[in-house]
Amino acid sequence: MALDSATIAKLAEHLETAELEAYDVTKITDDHPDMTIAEAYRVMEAIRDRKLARGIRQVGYKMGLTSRAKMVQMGVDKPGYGLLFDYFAVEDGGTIDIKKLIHPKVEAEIAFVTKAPLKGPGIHIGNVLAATDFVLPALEVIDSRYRDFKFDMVSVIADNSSSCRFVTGGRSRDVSDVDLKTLGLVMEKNGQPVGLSCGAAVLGHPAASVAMLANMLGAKGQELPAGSFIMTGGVTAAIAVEAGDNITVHYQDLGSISVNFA
Ligand code: 0L1
Ligand code: MG
Repeated sequence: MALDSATIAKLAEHLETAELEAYDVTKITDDHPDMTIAEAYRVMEAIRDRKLARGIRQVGYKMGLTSRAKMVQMGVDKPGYGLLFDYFAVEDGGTIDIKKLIHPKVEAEIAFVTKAPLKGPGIHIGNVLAATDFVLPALEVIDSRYRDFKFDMVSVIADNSSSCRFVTGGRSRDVSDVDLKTLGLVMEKNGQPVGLSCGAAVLGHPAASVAMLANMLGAKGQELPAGSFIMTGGVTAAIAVEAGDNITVHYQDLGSISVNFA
């Protein structure tokens, strides 16, 4: 049976409280096995509305589960999107207090900032590149609210795709100055390489991830406005971190970016 608005609101409160108070919960499909992806996005949007009502701003979008490595790691078969809020932003080289999080993991990503609106359906890589102001390195810290990072597609979408913190920095570039498909990167944890990859790991081309987001939003009558910040998804498997760890990622042509955990 379709979930009513009161149940959607209750699930949003349940998941957002777990995020804010940093404790884990069982996946919501255990209690709502027939929940659909569309209902999961309604929960995510209800979490957004709770934050907006408290004066928090949405500052971007994230695509999740866009690489084969991530899909295999998490046992799901398609990408989804989540929302980024102002208090998620951490400066390059900054430190994150691990006590405020549950069980964080870090992903190296390529982010886009747009200069023109994109509205699906039918948005393709060419439209995205034409609408892109610049690309830049980004690290995403994900922190699933689900016990042991165990979830299904519906549960993870409702949980805002595990969004938690992000870092931007390094060197921004015009898309015509870089080959995003072959752009390589090395991810280091405490100075040791833990991941090697390139842009093609994200749906064959990171711009395809932005196109998919514009088409998913377009299917709901929504547009990706000019000036949007979009993280296109991890290019490697996510790396678990604990207090004392440093993650640094060196990108071909885009400089380096790092974050510490204390
Ligand atoms: O790709 C991602 O940003 C992760 C999305 C959610 C799945 C997870 O928590 O690993
Ligand atoms: Mg990610």
